[in-house]
Amino acid sequence: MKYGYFDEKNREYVIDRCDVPVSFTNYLGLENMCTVISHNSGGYSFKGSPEYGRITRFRPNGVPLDRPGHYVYLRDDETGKYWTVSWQPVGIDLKEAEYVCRHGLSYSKFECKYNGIIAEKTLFVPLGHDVELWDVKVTNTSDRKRAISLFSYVEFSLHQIDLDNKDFQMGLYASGSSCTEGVIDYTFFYHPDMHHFMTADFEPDSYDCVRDEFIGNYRSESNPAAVENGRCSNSSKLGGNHCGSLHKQFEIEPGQTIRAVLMLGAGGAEQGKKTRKMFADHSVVDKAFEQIKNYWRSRLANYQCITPDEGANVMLNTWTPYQAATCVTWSRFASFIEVGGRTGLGYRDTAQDTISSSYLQPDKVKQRLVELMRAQTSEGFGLHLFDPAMMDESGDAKANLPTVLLSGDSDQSVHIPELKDVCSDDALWLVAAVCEYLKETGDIDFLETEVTFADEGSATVYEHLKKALDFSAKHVADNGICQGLRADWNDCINLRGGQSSMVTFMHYWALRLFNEVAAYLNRDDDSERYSEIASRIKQAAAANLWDGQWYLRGFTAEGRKIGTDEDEEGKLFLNAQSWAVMSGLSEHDKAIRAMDAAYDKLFDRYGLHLLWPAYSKPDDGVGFVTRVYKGIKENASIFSHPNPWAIIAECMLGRGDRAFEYYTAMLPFYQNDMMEIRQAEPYSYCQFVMGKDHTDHGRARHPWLTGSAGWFYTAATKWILGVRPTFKGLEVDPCVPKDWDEFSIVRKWRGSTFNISVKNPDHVSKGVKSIKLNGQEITGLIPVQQPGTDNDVQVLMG
Ligand code: IFM
Repeated sequence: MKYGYFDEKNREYVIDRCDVPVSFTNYLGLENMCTVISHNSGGYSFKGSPEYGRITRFRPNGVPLDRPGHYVYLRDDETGKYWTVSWQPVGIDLKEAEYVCRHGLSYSKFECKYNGIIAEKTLFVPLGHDVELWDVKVTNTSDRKRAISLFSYVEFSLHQIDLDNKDFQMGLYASGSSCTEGVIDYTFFYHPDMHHFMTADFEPDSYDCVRDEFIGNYRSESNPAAVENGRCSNSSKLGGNHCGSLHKQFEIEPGQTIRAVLMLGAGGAEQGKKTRKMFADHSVVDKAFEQIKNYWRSRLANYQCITPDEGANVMLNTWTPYQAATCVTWSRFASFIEVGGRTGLGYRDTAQDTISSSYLQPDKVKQRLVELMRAQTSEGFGLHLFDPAMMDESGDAKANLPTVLLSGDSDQSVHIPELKDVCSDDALWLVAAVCEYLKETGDIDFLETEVTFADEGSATVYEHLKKALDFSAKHVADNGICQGLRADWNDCINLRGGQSSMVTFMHYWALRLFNEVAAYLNRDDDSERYSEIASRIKQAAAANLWDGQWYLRGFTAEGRKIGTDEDEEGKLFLNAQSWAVMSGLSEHDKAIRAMDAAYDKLFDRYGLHLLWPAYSKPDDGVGFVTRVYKGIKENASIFSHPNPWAIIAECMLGRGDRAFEYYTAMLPFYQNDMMEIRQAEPYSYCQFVMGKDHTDHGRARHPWLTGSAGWFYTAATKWILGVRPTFKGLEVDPCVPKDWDEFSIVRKWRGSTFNISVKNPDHVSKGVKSIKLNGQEITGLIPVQQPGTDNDVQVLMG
């Protein structure tokens, strides 16, 4: 069963059955303003922070789905019939109307055919502006002149999610609205500088700023009184719940199309007037839309591939990098799952997000890396969750923090946790993130940039990386294995005084990456020191972590093994196997046995389970994972994010068929026609898929903001297709299914273009026989080329 299809030419996912059981969402906005919008135009906007920069209101996890939203109502003023340009909220019988939603890259388009009228609404946030444009076109396809009334509708929010959801005793009386010269201005007494506006390129016939006037008593967005009456009541007031509704009646001749542009923005009436003037010129709207298209066209052109696999092509050329870049920009706390309850960046999540994205948005990645270092303590660990605005020395970002909360003063000081509350993995991701950025961009001077620590002092980027490595080296148990502390990558493995094999492997991995930097810079003293630490870890791992058939996940504080065949539950953990291999630590024969165990015991048609068998009895020595229902999230679901680590491990072992089997098992593209099982949007990776121990096995949950997109992208582009930037050149080392004859990649790197064509006449998975660069045979890395050049690369596998 399916609800839509991929329109490759336009890079859109087209939902042509709008009665989807869950929300299919998209992200609008690439800079400050963001809207999360569903296929039915439900959703919300914020500026800067989803927690305290709210613009429009959303009632999360509600019934009916996705309300309220950013709606356009149409009304036939002859008959009084009304509908919305998105299927919901009016929800016309789908036998009588045709509805389509096209989610594109940073825009969403809603189309409907009903009652002799074709209407279209495109929502996007233009670059350089904190405004969402609603470009509406209405065509009369009947043979008579029509009088059609158009109404916009958004419900404004009380700015801060806490006020908006729980503390109404003052908030409701501190919000006010007015409408002058066609601009609705919504503000909040406690934030006199914070206004939002709704305006349009037309002079409204009527308006409503008061929600309950527009909707009417005992009604909803499905049947608002104003629309039913054909007119708003020109309401506004100080205090109450507010909305942005502008109404205009259009007379439309047969065959004629009218166009109206509505604008929802951050800023007061003056800003609204300026914006109105600017976008009343429709050529400016068209140009702004084209800029969004070009933004993605040019960025995605940095990496395009043609492989024998259609799903891989569609996802790698468009949707996976789009999702990964969205994570870098909006992090984790703005979706329909995380609805603004938290603000800022997760340390490990953001660091990992950057790893896949430097080729697409190097400036944004560099900004994030600096923010991560500012949130690193001088001890070396990272603050697990932080708001970059708190550490911004310039004070600009700090100025946007809420200064007065109704419930008291906001505490804006940086809180440094005790060791037991530190996540043992956080800062190690920073090492990889910086290394990948350097390899992609060649911006080696970045290492000398001085960045402050979260608590005191400052150091160069290079020294920040050493601090992260030193922290992990210091916090090891007597057996040489890293302590787990509050959690490692797995939030639900809470070992406190116990030890984590995953962090131990990660530490080894980060040391290897750092040593490449040290070697490149000829820092022999550091190379020696950190190589020595790495070999100590290797010995400790060999002595303590191999359990006879696979690697252990760690030890509890009482010294019990975790992830051993001796246990009834939680015998085998995926990350312990993949990280032993991916880090480069495992000996070959153990690597093969560990990864084979993962294949045999953890894999099914939807991917690899995180562990097996699921826990059914609470065990606080292991952590919260044992208190989650079986097959859900960290307790033996098919957690998406770790699957690509297994792909990378398999590629390192040269097993291209298996790596690709893992890749396609989780590829959302291939689940488009099994929506009765998957449910979630098939253009986005989800955080997890329900595991085999759950009745909803196969159901995907928590789309968009997950590290899965970035890691799947890395696994596919750098390990399966095998083109990896290094400090000195491009490495080409594919690991593909044996039946692939050939594939090609266009890769822009350090200013020049590489047109890489790979042939596989011997049908091997791995092995490069020869490389020709612009007709000349070369060995080893493809050297950096003159910026602006186009280079032909012919690779022969065998
Ligand atoms: O690694 C974490 C991530 O930081 C947040 N979501 C869940 C993952 C696994 O616990």
